[in-house]
Amino acid sequence: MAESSAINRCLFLFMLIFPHFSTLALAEDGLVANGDFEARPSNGFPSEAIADGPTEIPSWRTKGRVELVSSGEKVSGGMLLIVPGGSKAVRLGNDAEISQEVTVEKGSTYAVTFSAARTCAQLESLNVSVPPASQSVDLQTLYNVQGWDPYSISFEAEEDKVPLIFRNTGMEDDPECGPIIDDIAIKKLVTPDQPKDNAVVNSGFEFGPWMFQNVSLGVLLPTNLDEETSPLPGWMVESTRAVRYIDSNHYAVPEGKRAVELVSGKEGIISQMVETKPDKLYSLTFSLGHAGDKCKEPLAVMAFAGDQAQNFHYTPDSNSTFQVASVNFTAKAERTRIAFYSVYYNTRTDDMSSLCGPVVDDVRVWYSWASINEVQMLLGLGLSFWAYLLVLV
Ligand SMILES: [Ca+2]
Repeated sequence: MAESSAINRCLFLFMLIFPHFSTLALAEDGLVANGDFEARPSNGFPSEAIADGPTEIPSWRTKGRVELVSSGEKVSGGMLLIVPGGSKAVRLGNDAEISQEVTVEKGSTYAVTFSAARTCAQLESLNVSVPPASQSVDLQTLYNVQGWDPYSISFEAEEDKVPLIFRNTGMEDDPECGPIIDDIAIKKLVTPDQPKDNAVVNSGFEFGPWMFQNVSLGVLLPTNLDEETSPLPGWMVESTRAVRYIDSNHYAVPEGKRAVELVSGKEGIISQMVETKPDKLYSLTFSLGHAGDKCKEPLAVMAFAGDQAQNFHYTPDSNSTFQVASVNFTAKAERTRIAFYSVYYNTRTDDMSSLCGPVVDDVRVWYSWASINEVQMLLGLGLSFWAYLLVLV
């Protein structure tokens, strides 16, 4: 610790003395350069341009039909374009892409957060890649009534400078269709230390992707089957749909500042393989809550631990937004899968269409009380033995 702060101080002094070197600095957590597309192109925004011509987008390279769009703008069909943040965003036409190079730390894992909206009712998807990593994000499901959502994907940096590429792989008949993207941020992920009394990594979901303070929609985490490279360290998002990463600024979170809301029914599963000792009895405990987002009850989760599966209904309580649930299981192997999904497909009571669901937080796997009782019993036996000796003496 002391060593690393000394190094930091040296780096800081170094940057003070040689300010031009700071341009080589690693990408900081937060918005990438012109990640919100609000920077003015040298030839002006297209809405104010006199002459037609390719739009230059500061800090980005473009390929194909990439347009800067403004909030309030309409397409030919009269449909209002959705701009997720601020007043500008980009729309990617068929096969179009935008990219920029980001400076990262080779070998580290990063999460990329971005907001996306679809423009047409047809199937739209977006490919986000940092070669060789590449992930397609399906924009077909509308998770909320505002028509856009923040998403996060992750990658492991194989070089110190990597291209971050957003590409519309779709082939729509209407050239005015195509996903709109905005608010692109990056965050270096840290794998949390493993506590001694809990086998679950990132048990409270406090380590995760970048979240914008002013965005109240949480961040959707699409399918990610690779536990080594997950925007939510330690966890995988299984099956076809996303789960929502939520923050305590905008939602009721049982513990700390972050939690997960299971918004996709049985199609959005979070899981983790935890280290266990075969034949030992364990307890899986977790907080089951209501996000405070007007989600229509009943809320329930199915919790899996090894070969056990149990469903828990959230019981509204005026004193608390969550309750603690537990499942006992006997480990069969060195690693045991724990997983959660929402039993119901819930929507909000106010708009009847935004997806929502039960909140899961503070997940713990520990030796069950039964084994702890054994320990206590042994301790008790030991104590009475010494007491007996004392009496004898
Ligand atoms: Ca938490």
